[in-house]
Amino acid sequence: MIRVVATTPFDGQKPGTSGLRKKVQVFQQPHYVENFIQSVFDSLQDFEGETLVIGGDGRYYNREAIQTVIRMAAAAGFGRVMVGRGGILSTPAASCVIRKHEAFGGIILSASHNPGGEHGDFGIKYNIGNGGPAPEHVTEAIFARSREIREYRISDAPDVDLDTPGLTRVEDMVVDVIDPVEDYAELMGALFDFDAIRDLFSSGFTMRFDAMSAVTGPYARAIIEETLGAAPGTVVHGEPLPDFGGHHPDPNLVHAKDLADLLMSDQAPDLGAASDGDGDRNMIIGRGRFVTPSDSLAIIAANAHLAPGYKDGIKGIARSMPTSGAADRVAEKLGITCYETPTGWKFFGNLLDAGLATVCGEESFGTGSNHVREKDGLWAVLMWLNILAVRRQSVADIVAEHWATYGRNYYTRHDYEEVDSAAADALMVDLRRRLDVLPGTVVNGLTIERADDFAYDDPVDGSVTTRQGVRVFFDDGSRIVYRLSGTGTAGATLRVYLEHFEPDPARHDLDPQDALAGLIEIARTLPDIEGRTGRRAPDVIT
Ligand code: VG1
Ligand code: CO
Repeated sequence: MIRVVATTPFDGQKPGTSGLRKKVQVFQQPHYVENFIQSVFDSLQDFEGETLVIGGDGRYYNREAIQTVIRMAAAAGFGRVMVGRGGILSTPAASCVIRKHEAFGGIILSASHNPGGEHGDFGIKYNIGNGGPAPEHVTEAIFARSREIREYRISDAPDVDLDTPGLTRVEDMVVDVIDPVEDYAELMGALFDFDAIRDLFSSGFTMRFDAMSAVTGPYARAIIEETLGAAPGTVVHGEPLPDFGGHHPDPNLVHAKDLADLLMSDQAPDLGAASDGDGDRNMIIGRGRFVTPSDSLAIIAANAHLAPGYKDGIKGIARSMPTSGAADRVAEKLGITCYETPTGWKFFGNLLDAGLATVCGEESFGTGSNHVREKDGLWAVLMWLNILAVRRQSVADIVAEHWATYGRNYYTRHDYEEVDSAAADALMVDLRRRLDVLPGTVVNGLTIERADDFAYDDPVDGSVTTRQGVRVFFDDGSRIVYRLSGTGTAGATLRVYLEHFEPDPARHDLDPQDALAGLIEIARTLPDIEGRTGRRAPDVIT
């Protein structure tokens, strides 16, 4: 039976960079999930009888939330839901399933790289029929609805057995519990030269893939170990755990430190890789060589034609604004456009749908292509494996050759986490207020050439997105970007992105923190980070 339940709005159900993210306890409040899901459904039209894809990254509260979404989808009139077995679907796999089965959309339960567990974070994201995150006009409609919602509709049917594949029903709606890996693995097989990668592994190539006890484990085991023949044990932390083993499932040098240390040691395998909570991020490290995500995007763009799915070349590249300009140099050489978008994968969707871009990336360990409409951690790893299988060089050599050809964009991001929100807001307000007077100012020997607050005009639908980060450009081509995170759940996170281009190969072997030392100092003092936030140093440096 379908019940209509009276409710009152919650404050703050505003989707951020990637969906609604809050502490688990917030989501556990009675009606909280229901209000948000009903707000999503109320913002959509013409889905009667259509298919909705549902899956999550396996974190604490995943199963409970999925049962609620299923009951509400039945009440809303969807004809069918496709749910990953065990409630599992990585974010890129969900995107793949939505596209392949021409679903109306999908609900992804994840807070991505944020910590999980009972006291960690939870999140809900709506993806549209192209498989990508809902664009801003949709998330704005959802938020507007959440502020006036008065009732929601839900079936009182018992829980669905999520662990047994096959078909059941809730009210008139079909529930299809699917293998979470199958469709995705098939797509990867169509894009990459699996035979060449098998040869690479059988020739003694070694690898460690750290799934960080998050969602990618089952995907990586099936594809890298079982299909491609990597040695058993190549995938570590391969079991998705509700609390990610107590770790922060964020593949970077801080949170995947064990992997990074191994790759810098004498026991290093040829390749190290890691993925995040929901499987859309990736980190690539060769023996003795960490590849920044910005460089990885550029190298993938320059070598994509080596993979069968991209053999005719790429049509364009897109990168988020704070991502380094390394990809722009590749685009220039290839004679294609490099689009610069605001942070967040939702801004790539139109470019991919319109065929303007083939490969996309963000400095935050996100890379992907037009094969789905999300960033895709395992895809990036398989792309690297394909490139390595064809070029038969080490990661370090490929990177060094790339820099020798294009120059090196020294790059780092400094994050100040859980800063007092008012202080962080005031810092940004002050920077924005000074935009007009900064040009011409000399700081520590560098002259500021121009400064702005990044705005994006979508070339496909003409929508305009403003206030996407303060950019300060210097006369030597260096750049500092300041923006506040839209994925945190406690206080504010100030992100400071630093970049300096170095054309001279003789100066390509510096530690980025050394190469950027002067700029780092300017970045600290220009908005008086210490005075305003009390922080002497960033919490996370990547
Ligand atoms: C961060 C990253 C951004 C990424 C987003 C979602 O957002 O900077 O590049 O798209 O996370 O990634 P923010 O607003 O905190 O800077 V995931 O893997 O958390 O969905
Ligand atoms: Co993620």
